[in-house]
Amino acid sequence: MTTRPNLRIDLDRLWSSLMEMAEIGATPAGGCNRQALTPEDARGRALFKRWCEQAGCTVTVDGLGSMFARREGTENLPPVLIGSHLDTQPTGGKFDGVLGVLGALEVMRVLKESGLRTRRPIELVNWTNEEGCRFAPAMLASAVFAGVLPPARALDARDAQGARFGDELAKMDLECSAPIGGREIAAYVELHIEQGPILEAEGFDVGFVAVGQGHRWYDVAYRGFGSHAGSTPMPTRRDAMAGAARLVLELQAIGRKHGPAGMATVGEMHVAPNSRNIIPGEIRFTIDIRHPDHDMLEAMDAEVRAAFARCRDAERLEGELSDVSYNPPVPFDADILDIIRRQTAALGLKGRDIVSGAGHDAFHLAKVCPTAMIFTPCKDGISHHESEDITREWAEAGTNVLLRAAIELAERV
Ligand code: HGY
Ligand code: MN
Ligand code: MN
Repeated sequence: MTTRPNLRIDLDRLWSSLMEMAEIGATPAGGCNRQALTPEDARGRALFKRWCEQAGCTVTVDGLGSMFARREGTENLPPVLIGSHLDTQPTGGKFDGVLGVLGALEVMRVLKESGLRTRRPIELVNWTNEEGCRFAPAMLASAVFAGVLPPARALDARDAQGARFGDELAKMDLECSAPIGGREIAAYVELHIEQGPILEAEGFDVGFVAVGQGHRWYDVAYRGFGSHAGSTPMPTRRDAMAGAARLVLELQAIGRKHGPAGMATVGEMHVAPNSRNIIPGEIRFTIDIRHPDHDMLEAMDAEVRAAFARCRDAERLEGELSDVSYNPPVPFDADILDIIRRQTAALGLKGRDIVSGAGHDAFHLAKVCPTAMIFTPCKDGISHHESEDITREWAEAGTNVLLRAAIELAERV
């Protein structure tokens, strides 16, 4: 049990930091556009670094820009790691990832104020490029940290304009000198908003994330022949858009067939030459499928591949389906989940086990150390949208659970 049962976070201070961070990359509709390795990301990192140093932490940055703020323990043992990500979607919200990073910062602030020195060091991490919207795949820096992908897979990733991850990282005023992973971590706990409707709908304060659902990302390219929209007879056309339209509807059917847990999404699409009076000669788009059950995800994968070929042939196209990433379903650490459940109860809060629909850096950390996640509810389950919102009370509840769980883990040897 924690050695200081009465420790609590300062909600006003946490909320003030959340709102100040939200001003960096703020969008007119009230969201955030602070995509990985952009000037907005750089400004957010600079503010975060300043706050970490004011909280008495030493900040280091690894070879992919992930930032680690360390509070020494009384013993030189592998640290307890807490944190999440500050990068956002282009029309993201104020809290996805950010609550986990600034909630962990609040933990560091409370420890500094209280003078409590835990046995283990505690480190706070801001992972680079969790979202994967600018540089695919998602959770890229944590995947390299966990040894799942080689550094080159990140450094050579390119965004839709062809900008290279490594070159964009070099433009950031970061001293990326720390090694990427390869060190022992005692435990990782990530606080995050649920990004779904369950906790709010059922009246819970906290979610104990027992499983992270699996997901697969693909890139599709279909090629036909671009010609005049007004003089090319319909039967002779090789219309790449028609192939894509067929496949989008088949993917919807696959998602629904494997519902309610199964999900299938086409989120990004590029048409060439993208002229209103030319039949699309080429179309490139993304596929995102998800399921909490490994076998179901495999079945969906097979159905996606068959549908890709069927739609290509129906429109006499050429094309490729490329694998971008595969993350199997992740069971989280039972022992840490018990700590989170117990600390939730000790605070007089209500919690329930839950599956994560979204991907998180914790999915990769679970491959190298005992890992679990704490969810807070979010309004109407909305996320990856500018109206994403949480209540102050939910932020306080989740962050107090993080505080107490981190202390308990850092007191254990
Ligand atoms: O895609 C996801 O689930 C996460 O937001 N990167
Ligand atoms: Mn996130
Ligand atoms: Mn996200």
